[in-house]
Amino acid sequence: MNKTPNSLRFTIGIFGSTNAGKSTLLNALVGESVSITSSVKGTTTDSVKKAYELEGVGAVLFIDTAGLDDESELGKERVKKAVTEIDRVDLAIVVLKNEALNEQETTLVKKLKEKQIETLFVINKFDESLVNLSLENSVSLNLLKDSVDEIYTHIKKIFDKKSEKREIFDGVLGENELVVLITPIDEAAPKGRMILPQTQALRDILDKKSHAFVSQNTNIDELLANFSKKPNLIVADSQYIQEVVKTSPKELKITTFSILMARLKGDLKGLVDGANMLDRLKENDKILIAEACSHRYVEGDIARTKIPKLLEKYLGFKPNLTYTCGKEFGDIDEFSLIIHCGGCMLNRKTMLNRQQTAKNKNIAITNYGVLISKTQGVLDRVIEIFDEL
Ligand SMILES: Nc1nc2c(ncn2[C@@H]2O[C@H](COP(=O)(O)OP(=O)(O)OP(=O)(O)O)[C@@H](O)[C@H]2O)c(=O)[nH]1
Ligand SMILES: [Mg+2]
Repeated sequence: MNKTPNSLRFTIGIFGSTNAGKSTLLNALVGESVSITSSVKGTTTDSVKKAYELEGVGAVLFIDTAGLDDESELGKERVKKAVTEIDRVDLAIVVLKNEALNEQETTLVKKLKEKQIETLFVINKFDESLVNLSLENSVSLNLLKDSVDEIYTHIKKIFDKKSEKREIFDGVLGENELVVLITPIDEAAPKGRMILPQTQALRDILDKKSHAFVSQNTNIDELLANFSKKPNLIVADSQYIQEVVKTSPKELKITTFSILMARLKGDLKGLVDGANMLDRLKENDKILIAEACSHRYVEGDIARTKIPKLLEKYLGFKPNLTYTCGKEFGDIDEFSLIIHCGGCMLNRKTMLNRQQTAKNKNIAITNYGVLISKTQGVLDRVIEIFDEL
């Protein structure tokens, strides 16, 4: 069960001042000692993550963060990291001591409100507490003595309220329909298994009580000979979409795994608008390629080899590319376009936040999958199936 990738888990961040009892809370919630606790301020440095299976909610990811009032030189860096976690959480638990909020806590609460993040306050009734803090959506308890059942009840309530359960074929696939999946196995394919979008697609087709036909053959004309009725939808790997479109009758519905994932992960309309910006891009405009995970450069790498080639061919000039990877974009003001990775390791919340950050600065943003279809001249064809666009 713990195989569920973190990007698909309901993510719960634990925030607050040093010594508030954040790590004590994480340990109590999961019933084991996963985060070190001590009376020394600043015990938690890097975020501590714990994947957990919660009855009624499913796969969750807890993130215990560093205290927000750590003012040492290193502490400031830790605080910065803790604050960036805010963008990926579905629920923030703010641990407070039973006393008036300090400056950092007040700023945190303001930020959570601005970002419209569901927040639960845990008021840790330290034995020595003085004031009676009363806050909406809060649980008061002594973390060292009391059960955390009430906190779990709140988590479940918030989960039920906000979880819009989204699946890959929502809105495009009904019951008893036939989907053809075109997934050529090339050198980049992992040994002995399918990649996540393919597995997710197969699972959702079964959940929707429909049927899948999986093939490596990109010649759809040839494939159609296998069926007595036309497939309702064809989903192809982005890299082969041009061939698939070319060999398909016009009336067939076609899309790519990447387009479906872009819609599941983020705002597809925004990403399509971002890709269409290519038609207005000028030679000296700067493009940022943003990858969520750091990895070693490999020959034929999508970001450093395939995308630059596709761009140059489409634009007719060498694109002015800059690369970044990791949790933050850094300074994006100088760019006209951001091309983001597929975000397989990011959750929807993070992707939407990144799109919003770019939008606020009037910078176009798209992702690899949408860009590939755009540069291959098939973008309009592969998004036709979505009524919302
Ligand atoms: N007396 C009392 N002590 C508590 C309570 N909850 C936590 N503590 C203690 O307070 C200290 C700090 O708790 P932690 O859980 O490490 O605090 P934290 O918020 O993770 O702190 P940092 O990692 O430094 O940011 C530990 O020694 C805990 O045992 C409580 O309800 N009462
Ligand atoms: Mg801690």
